[in-house]
Amino acid sequence: MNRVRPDWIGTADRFSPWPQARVVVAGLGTSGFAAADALLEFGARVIVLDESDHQQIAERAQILEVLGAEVRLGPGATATLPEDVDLVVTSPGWKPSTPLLARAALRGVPIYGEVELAWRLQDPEHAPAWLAVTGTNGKTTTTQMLESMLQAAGLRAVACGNIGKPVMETVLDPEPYDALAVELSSFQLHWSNSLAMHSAAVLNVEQDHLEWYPSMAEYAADKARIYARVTHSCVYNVADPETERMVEEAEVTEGARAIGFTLGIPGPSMLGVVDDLLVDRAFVEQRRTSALELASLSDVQPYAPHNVANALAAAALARSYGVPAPAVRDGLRRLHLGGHRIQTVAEVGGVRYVDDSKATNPHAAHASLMAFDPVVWIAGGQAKGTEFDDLVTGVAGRLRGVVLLGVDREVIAGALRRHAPDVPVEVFDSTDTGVMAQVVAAAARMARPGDTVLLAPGCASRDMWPDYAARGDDFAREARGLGRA
Ligand code: UMA
Repeated sequence: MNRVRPDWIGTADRFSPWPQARVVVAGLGTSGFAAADALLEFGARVIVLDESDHQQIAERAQILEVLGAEVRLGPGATATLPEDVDLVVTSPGWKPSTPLLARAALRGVPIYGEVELAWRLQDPEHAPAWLAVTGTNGKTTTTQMLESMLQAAGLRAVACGNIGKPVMETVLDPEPYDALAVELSSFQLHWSNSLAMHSAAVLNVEQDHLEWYPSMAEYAADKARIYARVTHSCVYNVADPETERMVEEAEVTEGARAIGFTLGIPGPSMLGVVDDLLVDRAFVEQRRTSALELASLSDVQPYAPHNVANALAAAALARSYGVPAPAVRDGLRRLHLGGHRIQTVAEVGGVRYVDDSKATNPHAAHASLMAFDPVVWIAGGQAKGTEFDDLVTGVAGRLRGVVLLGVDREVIAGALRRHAPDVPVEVFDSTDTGVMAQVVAAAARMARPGDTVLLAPGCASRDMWPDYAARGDDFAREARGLGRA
């Protein structure tokens, strides 16, 4: 006979009788490990499943087994949902159609993501303010800027979530945080249902992850979930009306405000730019008549219009939590962004070589290309179901030439044939990472002094490299090598 599922499981929190619960953790990546570890700490019976059994996963499994978990790894390990499961905690990347999750849904078993579980397990007496960021592009940069601003204000704050540090680790830290800068992916939002952010921002919504979602509408709907139950500020992008519409339609906590950010002159309840200053007309008493200076454009590094927009979004979230204006400026100044984001890696023969390997979708590549003219563009990789027609139409006039590589190179080549037939294009068919040497050499041949050679692939890297950083490193090495040739 099947056990009866505990009636508290749908509303579980840290005070629930976890030792009664049998929980399946789907996936033993970063988030699965953090979730399983926490559940074991709360006394739950935990079964962890992962299709992979490579070294890092096996090492994590060993630790969890010592702590009392049952772990099943390798091909077939996730094929069946164990009997008598009360709750599934899934890794964000698992699609709802994955047989295990589909079966859980059919059986009425609740499915949480690790972020949802972290929200529920945090100690209400010491819960930090969650300041959350989502959007197709700029999430990681904005989250880092926000963390830096909060820390500059003297707060105990940390960046977590999709950025790489599981939220679970931060909420269970013995020393409580004041505030969290939480980067949330659409997947993490999909697997959440009770988050109530202090403040939240959707930076933009563009085509991405169409390998996961049946349509753009469903992808956007998951992004919009970040605004549900917000208690203070819903931050939207004035230049992206879709984000404002999401705020209008959100079921927020009474009293929550809509705050816009714009690269233009801000209206009341907005942050924006006046001359060369970032200014606040939202969190100042006299917002009808005046604005407060936050920082100079030169405080935003690397300088590019989309990065100013990121800084304004981060500032809006920080200001909603009461961060004083000087800490916004100091936070921006102190920030040392990670590499591979519009990073100049070499100057050879009057040509600048710029690594924006982090541009993994067409929208990000477009933002990057708009900062350079004339430009030799290096692109290609995994296109994830996206299209390049709009991008190519928008940038055709600034392209000196294009070098393509990676599994979906033909997707971009097709867009170039349709919309920029006169631009020279060289295509490399090899999927060996060593091809980067030929790619960079081909780009160097196309470039003239004063041009920029830009790696902004518009695609994910995993068809050829372990991650975007490795792709960017190879590009930088080959570009520097040109100078020594
Ligand atoms: N797996 C299966 N069966 C499946 C699918 C996956 O067994 O059908 C297993 C995989 O073998 C893997 C595990 O499930 O071991 C899931 O690992 P993962 O790498 O997908 O996820 P995590 O390591 O838990 O990392 C996740 C986020 N990954 C994804 O959303 C894909 C990380 O974001 C995030 O930093 C981390 O949680 C902590 O919150 C990465 C990412 O690429 C950086 N995010 C996407 C993006 O930014 O575009 C959304």
